[in-house]
Amino acid sequence: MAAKKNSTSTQKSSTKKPSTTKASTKKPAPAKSAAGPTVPAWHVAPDKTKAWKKLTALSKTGNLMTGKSMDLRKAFAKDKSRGTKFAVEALGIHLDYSKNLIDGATMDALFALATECGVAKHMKAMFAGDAINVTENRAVLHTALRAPKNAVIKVDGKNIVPDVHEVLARMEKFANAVRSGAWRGHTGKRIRTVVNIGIGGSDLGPVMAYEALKDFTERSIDCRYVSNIDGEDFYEKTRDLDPEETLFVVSSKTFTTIETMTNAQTARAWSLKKLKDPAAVAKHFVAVSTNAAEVAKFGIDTANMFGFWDWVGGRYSMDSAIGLSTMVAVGPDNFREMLAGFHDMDEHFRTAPARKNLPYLLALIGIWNRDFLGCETVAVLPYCQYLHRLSAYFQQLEMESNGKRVQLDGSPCRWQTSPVIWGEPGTNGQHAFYQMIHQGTSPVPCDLIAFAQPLHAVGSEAAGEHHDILLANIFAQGEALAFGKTPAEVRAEGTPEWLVPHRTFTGNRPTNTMLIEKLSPRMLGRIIALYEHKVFVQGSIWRVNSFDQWGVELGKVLAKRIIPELSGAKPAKTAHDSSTNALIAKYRALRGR
Ligand code: G6Q
Repeated sequence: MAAKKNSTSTQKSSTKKPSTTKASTKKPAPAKSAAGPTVPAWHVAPDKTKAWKKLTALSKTGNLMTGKSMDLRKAFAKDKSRGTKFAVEALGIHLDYSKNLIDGATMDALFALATECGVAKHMKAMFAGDAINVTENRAVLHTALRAPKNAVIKVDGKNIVPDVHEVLARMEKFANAVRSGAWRGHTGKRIRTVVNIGIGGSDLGPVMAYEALKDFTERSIDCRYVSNIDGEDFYEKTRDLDPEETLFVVSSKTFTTIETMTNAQTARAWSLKKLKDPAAVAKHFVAVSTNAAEVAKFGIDTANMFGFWDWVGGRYSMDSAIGLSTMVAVGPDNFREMLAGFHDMDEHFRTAPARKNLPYLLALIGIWNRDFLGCETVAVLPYCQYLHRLSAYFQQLEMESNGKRVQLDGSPCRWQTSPVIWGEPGTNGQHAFYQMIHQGTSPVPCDLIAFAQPLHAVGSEAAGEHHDILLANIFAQGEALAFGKTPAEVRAEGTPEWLVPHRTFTGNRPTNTMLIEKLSPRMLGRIIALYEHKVFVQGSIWRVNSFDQWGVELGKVLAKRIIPELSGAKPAKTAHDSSTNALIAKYRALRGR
């Protein structure tokens, strides 16, 4: 969907079919106009579709919560090819979705739902740079961040691709200088630690990518991430560092976020305590922002600022200049490989038929689980230690994007939207919360993610290869969750009758398994873009704006009112409710204020 068209795009790629849209010079109307945005007629509400009615009927007979007729044991016994029928392979990612409570009829209805809701048209509008973020009247063009140099994507009539590549080239020069030692600190020492200061979208992506690509990093340079306003975060991340060898990357789209600005001011003071000379700031601070005026006000030379644009949402920005610390860590070539991976998935999403399209499949199965089977959470469980921050990253991506209760036109959603996303790497989770996933009262669909090739084949003759044991676990979990263990099977093991219910597993607990060739910068880009587009398809069907975050904006202003009341700068007010008043008074008393 699009509020009003504000741009045109032609993605030129030597090997791929270019996507073209009609040129339009029409400026979008301001989002705050009295009438608000117009939702195109093709962007149909999901519950107004025939497919939704069909899915509702199907869920009555196949619902894990209310019915028993969908049984994965029976489904697999009946159709011997189920495990390969409900699986697709693209870009080195094998997605097996056969262990979901779906059958051919469910899938047909889900694909019909996407068609009736206008997902393909909405996708075209996004790639074309239409202002699909209607509440902020902005284009949504994170896909432009990884577009090849020869692509043409226009915003307000201007091709933005050269700007993207100009920033990438500047990042590259800077990253190479830090990595080679050509960039020195104020006293002439090499930079040994890069500290990214940012929060939310300006933190979660860079940390996740740094951890995911640790094996590709320059190990002589350490990267650290300070995000929390809690001073303990800054203290712990800097306590063993030498300001002469430390470079801060202050990452903030707006450059006004209180956490980041406070941490940045503290970092400045921390540096200058040892370096003394304010001129040192130029060698120890760089900024990533869209707000040059605020960067200059902070005292960072805008020559050391790396820009991005308001058509990049915070949680979609890890492949923009927000990824500067990632680039320093892994080097420009690996960073470009990661961007190429993102672009591979963009092209797959744009061109593959829905039935073979990874983002469509993940999204539609998610909608089935959420809206028709009543599943309230989804666990993302990577069997890969390097991906230990992946679930936290997806938590923001999905919950901030689709955690909305009103439709694009402001009317309430009559259906469920974002589930809770959570998870930890396997096999650690198996020894903790998997108990509930196997035997709890609420079904938790799981995305099980593993790589076929380890980066390091660790093991010994006595213990065997760790990777085989790791993969045996992921396959065994998917199997157990799907098929469970019947009371008869438990009894056959000689279990006393009273213990049988405790040792019985119902099965029919949905999982997707992704078996991926090997972790690499390119593959990481593909995985992240896969989930970005999954979120897009779901948001599109749920008819919400996946690209605003008014709930987060609220948090940015609320605390500001109370700060002076805590510090003692202002007398404690009694203007709050009796609970908040009492808490403020208690805090002041405990701090002796
Ligand atoms: C992301 C959100 C949010 C944002 C942070 C940091 O989509 O908008 O997580 O990234 O609030 O904002 P700044 O980058 O402006 O500091």
